[in-house]
Amino acid sequence: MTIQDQLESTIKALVQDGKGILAADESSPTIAKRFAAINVESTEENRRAYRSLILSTPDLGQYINGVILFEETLGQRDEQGTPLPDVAERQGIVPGIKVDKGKVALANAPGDEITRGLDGLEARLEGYIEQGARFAKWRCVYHIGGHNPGRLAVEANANVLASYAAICQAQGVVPIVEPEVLIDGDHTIERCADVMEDVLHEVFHALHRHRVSLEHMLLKPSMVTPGKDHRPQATPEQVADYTLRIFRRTVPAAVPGINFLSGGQTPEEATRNLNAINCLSDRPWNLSFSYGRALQEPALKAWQGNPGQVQAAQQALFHRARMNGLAVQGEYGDTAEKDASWEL
Ligand code: 5MM
Repeated sequence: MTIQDQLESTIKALVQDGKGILAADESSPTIAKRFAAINVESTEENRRAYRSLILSTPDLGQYINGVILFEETLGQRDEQGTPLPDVAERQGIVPGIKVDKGKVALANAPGDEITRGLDGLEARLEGYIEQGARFAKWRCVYHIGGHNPGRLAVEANANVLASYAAICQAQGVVPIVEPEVLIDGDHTIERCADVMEDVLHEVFHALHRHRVSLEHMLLKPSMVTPGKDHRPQATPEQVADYTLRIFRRTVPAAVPGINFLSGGQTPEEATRNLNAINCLSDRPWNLSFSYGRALQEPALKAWQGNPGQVQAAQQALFHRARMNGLAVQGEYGDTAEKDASWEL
């Protein structure tokens, strides 16, 4: 297969109506935090057992078409000795890999951060491809508050996102470009909309400069919402209106899919907002999800590190995947949320 064929077949697999991407790429400090909340120690074995549970959830492939993994997970195996990326593939779920190396303070830009990891990325990608990864993800974050994010942060992060995306495509790996405007703070939804518009304009300018093929990438942004401490919070219809207004202004129709992150929204809130977005007209892209917390939180709570609770955890994950699959089609509601007839 040529590089072009590889990119096309991966995009086709990742953009399917009624399906979305599971973000299970928590780095070591983040998964330790998630486990601490359920009193589970973050050992390599516990991480393996948990991620094996997730990927072997029966029929998960009905609603999930891709999974973003952390480097460690790519090399782990399930109880039968099958590599975890193969466990995903068997369910029709494309394995992907987080390739950024986390964020650090951006020099001379107080309060802003930049994501690192470009050095040696070409060589790392070769290894990840051998282990089964077909797409990649890189996250940049933008803080809202005072003068943040400043111009330097908006430009510098756009450049790293575009460099990363170009490097991935050169190796046949579909890049997911993730600019996350953080929900922390008490800012208004209008302020979030202004920042998101600046950020997306800059990201797409940079992608153009770096000659990234828009047809062979996915965007993973936050939704346009007020800060989590702002009162009142927005209705799903307001979130949908603001989000689509900004995205229509900034995201070319050539991008095949936008997979939102949940960014600290509760699981049901993230589903309701996605549903409202998909109830609006004039959507030139497939609008789906790439949730981490909003898909996994109920599963983690059900599991508690207890092998006897594996099925309950899988049930909880399957339920959220199914609800979000409905939201992608604008068909989610209270009746579906309470319907237990599909139990595993
Ligand atoms: C799953 O969390 C991902 C990794 O985060 P760290 O590198 O900080 O450990 C994160 O990039 C995630 O993919 C996105 O933030 C979306 O997840 P949420 O939970 O916001 O939907």
